[in-house]
Parts: sequence; structure tokens; C-alpha cells
Amino acid sequence: GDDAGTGLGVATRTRAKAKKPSLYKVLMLNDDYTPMEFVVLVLQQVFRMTMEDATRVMLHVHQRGVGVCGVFSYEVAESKVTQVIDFARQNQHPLQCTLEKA
Ligand code: TYC
Repeated sequence: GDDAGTGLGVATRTRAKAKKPSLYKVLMLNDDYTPMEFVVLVLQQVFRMTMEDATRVMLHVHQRGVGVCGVFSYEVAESKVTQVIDFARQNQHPLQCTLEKA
């Protein structure tokens, strides 16, 4: 709260700090080589999307160059990016993914 009662204009804290975590968007990037079906599979497996939602996001990225896969805490967003890039590399696809503060 503020200075209620003191008249001194001094801000005080009445509870221990419990910061809300900042949110990060995970962005999928288009490329010319990764098969569409592979991108759909990644979106289903890493982001728990239905085939319908995964197909919609994949087509958006294919047509626009970039698309949002989801919004997460920094820790979770970083983990999703790593999972996508590792899975793509294991399958010899150049698929790239990144995070951006929401
Ligand atoms: N552009 C790719 C193709 O034509 C498909 C694709 C879509 C690749 C989305 C990456 O994030 C991506 N095969």
C-alpha cells in the first residue's frame, strides 16, 4: 500500500514479493525445405495442438513467414524452442523456432 495514515508519501509493501513471470511468444519460422507434414507433427507433439490447429498455424507460417505457436513463461518457452530445433535436427530438417517477449 502507500502512506495511508502517515502523510509522508512513503510507499510500503505489505506482502512478500510474488512477481508474475514475464510471458514469451514462441515463433515458428518458415523455410523452403521442411515438409509441411513435419511442421504439423511438431506443432501437435511439442505444443499439444489438434491436427486442425496445427495445420492452421503451419499454413499461416508457410504463407506469412512467421507465426505464434503459443505464449509461455521464459523457462517453458525456451524448452519448447529447444525441443523443436532438436527434433528438426534429428530429422535433418532446417526448421527454426525462436522466442520473443510478449
Ligand atoms: N515452406 C515449407 C514447404 O513449402 C513448409 C513449412 C511451413 C516450413 C512452416 C516451415 O515453419 C514452417 N515445404
